[in-house]
Amino acid sequence: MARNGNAADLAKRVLAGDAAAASRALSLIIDEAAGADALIRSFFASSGRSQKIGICGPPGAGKSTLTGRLISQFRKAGLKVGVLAVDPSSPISGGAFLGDRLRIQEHATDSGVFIRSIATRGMVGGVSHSIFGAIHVLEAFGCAKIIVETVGTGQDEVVIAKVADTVVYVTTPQMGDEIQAMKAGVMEVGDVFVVNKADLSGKDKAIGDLRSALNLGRAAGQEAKPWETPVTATTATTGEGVAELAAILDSHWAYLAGAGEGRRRLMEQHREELSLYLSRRIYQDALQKIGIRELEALVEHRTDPASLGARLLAK
Ligand SMILES: Nc1nc2c(ncn2[C@@H]2O[C@H](COP(=O)(O)OP(=O)(O)OP(=O)(O)O)[C@@H](O)[C@H]2O)c(=O)[nH]1
Ligand SMILES: [Mg+2]
Repeated sequence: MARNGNAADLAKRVLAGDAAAASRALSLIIDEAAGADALIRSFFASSGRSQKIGICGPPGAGKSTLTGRLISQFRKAGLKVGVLAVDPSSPISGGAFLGDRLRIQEHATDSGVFIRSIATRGMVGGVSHSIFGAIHVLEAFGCAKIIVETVGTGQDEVVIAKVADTVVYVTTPQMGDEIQAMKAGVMEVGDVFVVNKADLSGKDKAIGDLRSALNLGRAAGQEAKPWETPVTATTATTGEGVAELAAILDSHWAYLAGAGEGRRRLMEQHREELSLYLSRRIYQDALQKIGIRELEALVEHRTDPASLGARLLAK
């Protein structure tokens, strides 16, 4: 798609709730195709109005199954839902493995649900740079809730906290030791902790361990925090506890709106998006300046990468 006219037409259709247009816009933005910037310009006015819910936690904890149940819950409330499943890239195709997509396939025919896998394309920490653009499409498309599921790598919690308004950390009773060893970082960024697979033994201990770990995080005598991090239990395979979880997510959204914390987080998200955009642009521009002449100068030691790099950036 070359001409901006088409980008404007496409943007208008997305804003009017056209799912095919939203799918096309997402592909253009994820592939950084011509017109992608024009689309983001058209959609940005809608940013900040949808609750972005980041779902993270170790592999196999039940994140995708839980996402499927949460979608049903939000649909019951008449809300339009967007889901971005951040999947590791296949080293071969560079595309997503789509594993997670399969788990939420049951919603594929529901026009009020928009599901898309995004490959990480080598981005560290499970989140790709196009995630922000993808979120803007879903905001403009009218999704009240946007669920971002990450790939369950050890470090995605901290990154997802830069993208999401509400971070949900999913663990299971089987991950008792892991709860003990849970990094301070996780305890800080998690807004809601879920012990999923509550049908398995050890649920109460896991909840207790998490609560004491959270309390440990709070220094003795320290004031109660404006948002007391809840620990809740679910059985995603049956849907048990999911209505309670959805209610907790709604109350966190209300808290963010009321406390001004929402605005602070939005600023952090915009800072992250801008810095990703800038580093990508500078990187792409710089790459275009590296030609044979530059490489020969390096091979013949007539310059060095640091001096040449600085010169190319300054150019
Ligand atoms: N017993 C039990 N099994 C569950 C529950 N929730 C999910 N599972 C099962 O756990 C396995 C993993 O579930 P997923 O939803 O794919 O887990 P995930 O966290 O998305 O996994 P990754 O995306 O690979 O990180 C599947 O076989 C599910 O059926 C639950 O509440 N109880
Ligand atoms: Mg999954």
